[in-house]
Amino acid sequence: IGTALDIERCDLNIKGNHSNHHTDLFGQECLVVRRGQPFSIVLHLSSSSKEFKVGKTNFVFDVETGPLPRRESDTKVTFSPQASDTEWSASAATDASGRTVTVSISSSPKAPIGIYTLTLDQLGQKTSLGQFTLLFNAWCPDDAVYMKSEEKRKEYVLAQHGLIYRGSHKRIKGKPWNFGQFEPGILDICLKILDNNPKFVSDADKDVSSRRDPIYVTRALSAMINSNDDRGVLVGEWAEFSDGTHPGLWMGSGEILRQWAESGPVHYGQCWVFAAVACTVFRALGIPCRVVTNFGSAHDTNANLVIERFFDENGDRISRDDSICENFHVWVDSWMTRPDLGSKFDGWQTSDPTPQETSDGVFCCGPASLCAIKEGEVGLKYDTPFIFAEVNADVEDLVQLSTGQFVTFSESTKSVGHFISTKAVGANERHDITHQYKYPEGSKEEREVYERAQNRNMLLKRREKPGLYLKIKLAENMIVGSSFEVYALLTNNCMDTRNCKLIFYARAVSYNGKIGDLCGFSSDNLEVPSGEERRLSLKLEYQRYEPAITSDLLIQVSAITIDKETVDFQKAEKTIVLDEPDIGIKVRTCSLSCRVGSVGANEAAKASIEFKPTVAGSSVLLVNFDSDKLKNIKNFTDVVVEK
Ligand SMILES: [Ca+2]
Ligand SMILES: [Ca+2]
Ligand SMILES: [Ca+2]
Repeated sequence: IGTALDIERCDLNIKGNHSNHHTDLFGQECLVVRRGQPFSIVLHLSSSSKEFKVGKTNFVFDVETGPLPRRESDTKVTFSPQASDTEWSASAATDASGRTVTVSISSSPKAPIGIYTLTLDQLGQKTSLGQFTLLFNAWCPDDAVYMKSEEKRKEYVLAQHGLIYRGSHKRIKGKPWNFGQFEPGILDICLKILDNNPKFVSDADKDVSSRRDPIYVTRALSAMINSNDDRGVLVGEWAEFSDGTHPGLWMGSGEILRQWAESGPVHYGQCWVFAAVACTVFRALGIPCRVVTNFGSAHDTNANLVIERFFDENGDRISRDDSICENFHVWVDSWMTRPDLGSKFDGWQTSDPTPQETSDGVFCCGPASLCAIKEGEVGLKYDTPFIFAEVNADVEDLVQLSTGQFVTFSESTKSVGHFISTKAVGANERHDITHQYKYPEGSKEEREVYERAQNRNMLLKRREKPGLYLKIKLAENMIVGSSFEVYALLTNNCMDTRNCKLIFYARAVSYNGKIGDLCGFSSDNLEVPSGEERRLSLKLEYQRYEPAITSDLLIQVSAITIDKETVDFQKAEKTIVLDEPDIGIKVRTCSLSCRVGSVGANEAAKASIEFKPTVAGSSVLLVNFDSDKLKNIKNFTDVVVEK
């Protein structure tokens, strides 16, 4: 005991820390700090304790979060004023008496958010110093949610009241909403929502560790705000509300979240309620967030970026799969970097907690980068095609004729996505952010982006990974004796244009795989833009392959492409089995003719044979053709021998 400090009490300095960490609105019950920024605690030593000496007294801190703290998962971290091999650190100072020690603790700007315990370890003698909640930090330049402007941080992290735009595009109304992220108990409920997500339930270690990443947290929340698939916060309902609260009656998120914590999923929510509750949770956890309303929002059920509406000849809708919301749809944008996509896609990310379509089998949507949506980069994670369609799908109305055939009777490129609105920073005004989602309707860029999105989406639907794809396409009629063309198809499923050399050749091959002579060659340098396909043909001429092939009638075609810049190499190979030509047999009464003799390419020969049938009745006349190149080609015909 003589060697250890005897801690009488630890003062977590909540008031001072909260003021520095913009967490004072949480009250002073518990310590809440933001990551990547130092907070201080004061250790009061007992009168009998050994004196603290800066640089000499040896002590170590342990911080732990989640049910299974592990160093490997960064959910358990050890550091000391003397040494730290993590991004956590501590420094200590003492007053003249040596009886109070002020320790400044710096958390990693990449640490998982959540509730931590803090323990002092003096050569194995452990003293619990208390617990603190660690949040994302929009004030810390090293944090993925860093936001430069103090005005914006005040609006998107600290503002507890907001306006949610509803109505129709002709009458847009901002309705007040009480987000209440700092109300007592709400932060703990927000953390409890994360602890109810199925990923935590199935692998708590991995889930808690992943809470360092705002992308992960955003996706988890977009699933957990709705009660589909899990014990999420709100049950969606659009028709019958008698056994719950009508979505239009809610005034704020606090009531909903408290009701959820007490008795599970809350009846009922609609899009703006889902979005508003999501915004509360994001702001509570420290991720800047705004509620966004889109007027004329589309719901594209089959992700083809076209809203297809089918009518019968009387003008009645016959399928309600795709739809355009007559009024509005509401979701949230949250602010973060996208190291998974590249810095161009940093900034606002849309996620939509209203249960509409499943993504990876779960009702959740996003986060999708606003930049990716605006530029039509719908191949980028997560659910970008769906959100792109919400703001900028084309519309096609089709009528089904009595023949069953569908005919397009009207098309529009401008009906979807208008007056995309959020509350202005620091003012109770509508801020139109349509330009952050799309180029103006009617502009050249808007069409270019739509085309790009269609292109990317096509690749996505083929479920191919990014890369170059090489395929060989054979001809329909590859008959020995004829000349025909085969094709090499090169598809570029990368984000950039590729310049490739493509070599395409054919060799004779025998059935046991022995390669023979070259019988066709072609090559070209191809520039393949992203998402497009180029083809190279190879003509296989009879005069050229005839001397090379064996009686197995096999030709092997090979295509090789090399992208010299990236050293991307692809090869495709196919073996052609040449078809035998049809031998025509014509029977005239009892005489017959067949083709025989020396036959050149594309030539016909004729021979006649006379014989007397010995049996009357139905019979089969069989012909066997044999030559030096074509062996044993058989054909037959039915004959009836009359008496
Ligand atoms: Ca859910
Ligand atoms: Ca569609
Ligand atoms: Ca459009």
